[in-house]
Amino acid sequence: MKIGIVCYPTFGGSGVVATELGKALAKEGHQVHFVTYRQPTRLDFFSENLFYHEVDIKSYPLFEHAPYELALASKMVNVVKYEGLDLLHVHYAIPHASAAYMAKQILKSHGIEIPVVTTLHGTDITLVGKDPSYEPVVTFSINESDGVTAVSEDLKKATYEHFDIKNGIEVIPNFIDLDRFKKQKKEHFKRAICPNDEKLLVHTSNFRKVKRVEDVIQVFYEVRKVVPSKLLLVGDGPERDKMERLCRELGTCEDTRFLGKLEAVEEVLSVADLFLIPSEKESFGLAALEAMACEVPVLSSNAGGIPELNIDGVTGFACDVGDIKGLTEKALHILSDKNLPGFKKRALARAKEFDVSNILPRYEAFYKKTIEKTLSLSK
Ligand code: GMT
Repeated sequence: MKIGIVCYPTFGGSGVVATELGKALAKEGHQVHFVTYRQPTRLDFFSENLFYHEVDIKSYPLFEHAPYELALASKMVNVVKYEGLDLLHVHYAIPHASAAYMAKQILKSHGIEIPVVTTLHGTDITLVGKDPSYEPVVTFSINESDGVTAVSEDLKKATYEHFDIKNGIEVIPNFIDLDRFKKQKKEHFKRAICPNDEKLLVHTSNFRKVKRVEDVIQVFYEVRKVVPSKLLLVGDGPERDKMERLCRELGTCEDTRFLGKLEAVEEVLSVADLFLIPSEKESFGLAALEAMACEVPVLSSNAGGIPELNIDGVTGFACDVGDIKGLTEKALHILSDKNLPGFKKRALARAKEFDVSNILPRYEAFYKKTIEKTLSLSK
């Protein structure tokens, strides 16, 4: 198949999933064309089946905001037409699904029928998408997609709750390439951070409000009173300054490190004892899956789709949003020498269920079904 993938090229989860999906499809022999405004973060190597088409955003003194969606739709039209694509797969509804709709209509006027699959990732539904300033366009473009997938059952449910959707939505969960995470433990790294064999707690995110990084710091503050431990915070974003301030106020700075953005997150995760993801909303929690793939138990909130991944009491615990007391108790339970090995083992076993080899065939089957349906309807 020749597949066009449209995504955000940044560190965000949807961009990572889209890039890893494209790479896995290319390995299977499909030709994959990425269409986005910058080279995706994890696509900096040569493969005979991978192509990258940069969206050219022209600015003009009249535009306060250059019309990205138009440039994207134009690029999609050209790539579909000149590369002979079989399907367009857009990740994150805003603005990719509506740009795909526009491209589809233009291509129709050229006598080309292109099936469009939209994958809903999370905040495109639960936060940004349902805002009245976007909702009509999001509803329309989801309904006009030829196939729609969501990354969890909870996100599927939220989509039907927030929007008037006539389409069926297929749940295809996020995945991981376990081989990438099977790296050797960097023991020297662990010794440098935890010289006295302290327990290592890790959080990775884009430091937005929805991630509730303050809960991570509060839980660490409580845990550290009982168990000698260190905290690594990976990532960057709007809340970081505030979080650094909170550490200073609580006096936890000497045991906390803010690492900023990090590409090889598996190197940190491979030496962690506990991963924290206390988000207010989280459709799936790819960061938690990455931790589990490194044999790290997960302490999460029970928001959104996280409990579909992190099984309460088995691979970690899932507490109510903002329940610092509960999170602290569960953290101490997991970190005890008696319990930790079991949680680690079960976290890895669960991650294996989400290996790319299990999930990729589901996308391939969905593409096939969508192409057949679209082409038969257009006859
Ligand atoms: O909203 C974000 O944090 C970014 C967003 C994205 O599109 O990059 O992440 C969402 O998609 C990820 C990949 O499917 C999921 O693992 C995240 O749970 C989801 N984030 C939220 O729902 C908050």
